[in-house]
Amino acid sequence: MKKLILGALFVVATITARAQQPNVIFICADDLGYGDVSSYGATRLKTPNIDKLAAKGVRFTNGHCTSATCTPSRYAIMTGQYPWRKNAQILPGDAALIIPTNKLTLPAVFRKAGYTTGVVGKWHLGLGSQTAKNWNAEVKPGPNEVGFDYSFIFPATADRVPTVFMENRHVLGLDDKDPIQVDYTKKVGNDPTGLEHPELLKMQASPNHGHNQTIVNGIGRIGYMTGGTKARWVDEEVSFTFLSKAQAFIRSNSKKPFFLYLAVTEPHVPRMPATIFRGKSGLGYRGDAILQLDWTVGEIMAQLESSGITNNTLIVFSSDNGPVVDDGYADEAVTLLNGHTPAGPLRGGKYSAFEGGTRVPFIVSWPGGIKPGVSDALVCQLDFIASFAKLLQVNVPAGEATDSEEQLDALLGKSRQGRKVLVQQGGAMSLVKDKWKYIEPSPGPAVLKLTNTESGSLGGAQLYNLQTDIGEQQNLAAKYPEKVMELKEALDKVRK
Ligand code: NG6
Ligand code: CA
Repeated sequence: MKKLILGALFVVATITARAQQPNVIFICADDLGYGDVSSYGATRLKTPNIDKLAAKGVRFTNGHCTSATCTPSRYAIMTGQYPWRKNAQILPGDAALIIPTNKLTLPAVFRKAGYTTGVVGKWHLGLGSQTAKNWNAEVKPGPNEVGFDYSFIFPATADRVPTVFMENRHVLGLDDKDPIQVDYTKKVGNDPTGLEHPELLKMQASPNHGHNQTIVNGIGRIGYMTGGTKARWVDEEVSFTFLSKAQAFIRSNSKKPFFLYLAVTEPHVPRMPATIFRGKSGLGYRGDAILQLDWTVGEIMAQLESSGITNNTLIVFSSDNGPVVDDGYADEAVTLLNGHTPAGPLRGGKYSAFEGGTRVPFIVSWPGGIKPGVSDALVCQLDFIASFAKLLQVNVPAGEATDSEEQLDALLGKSRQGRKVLVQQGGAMSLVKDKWKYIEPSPGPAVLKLTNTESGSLGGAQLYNLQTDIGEQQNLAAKYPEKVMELKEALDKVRK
């Protein structure tokens, strides 16, 4: 009898422990704007699957990445540290790994709790210990050295060489007779470049952007590459490839807790959606890529359903930075915008210190664990490490993930009180506190010519009341100098 009771207690305890161990999937879009999703107000295109996720979860209206570009934001997600502390910048495709291998990372938190961890998609945090590396052998350190049990990635961005997939430290489809070589300083090999042979391009580069080096799949890239002919991806298949690898990871781990970081590449350039999505949005390939992304989200949800783990899977859906329309290719994103506003009511976008740079779609869904709703709590991807550590009862050692705040209740929609203070990084730095946003003086141009983005840079201080002026139209710095001083001091404090 005693044994039976103990046994029953054990089962109950395991179930309770298990209930607090949801599978976690972080779907991170690339350059998706606050206004690109219909549940965030988009009317010119519909994202029914992301909307479904929002309806089942908490939809944050004040959710942020740390930075208005990719590498910095992802560095923050992985390390729980503001990326500007280490001056993390957009990396070339041959950069060395910038995540320390001896520090706590987001996947390592899950691993400590006994999870199986995987990353599928865009990496863009560097690989190997140096720039000059041999792509034809084992490449490490990389995702597998910073906490992921499984990785299926491409190294940098869709517009950077090497345009290859890598699975657990190895390029897929290597051929001894056709070794891969990559260089970002000079041309290697004889592959045609977009600059020399624009007639070979199926999509022209925008003038002056520099996406005119090695041509792969009819698209000029940033960087030079030779060899690896069979290893090169076909852009139209990239999304399906990531999806099928993500689904396989979910299927094979559905009986025990897992963490999956699914870093999809839409709608980053070059936008080259699969045939079935082309022309569907009426907004050109950028809109079509968003439909493809939305479909992918739906397929992931369908996979959870068929694996019987919908209720016990927490999905975070967000973006690594705000939107950009022309980011280097003449893909008609500008001419076919058709009244669509990628940043919604926000000013600026990718690269910008205005809210459009870092306020992004941010949804947390967990059917078995949280009540659906909308929250205006200030939340940030930087806080995933401390918050998931709390959920999983994992200890964050002193000196690790030092900028990551435990915001579990806010992230689960249980509290409307999120961060009190958040530093945001565009070209200029800003600090948000309560309803106020301060952008520090910065010498950069007001408008970034290449992308036609309002940068948020200004010679003097800017102060906005985000509660009444979410579009940051009225600079109140002159009117409230003591507020400016208070926020400037708060920024200096976080900085040191
Ligand atoms: C920029 C590229 C842009 C894009 C971006 C990275 C130019 C002129 N522009 O430098 O096309 O690749 O880097 O995007 O080269 S991110 O989302 O990964 O940060
Ligand atoms: Ca990005």
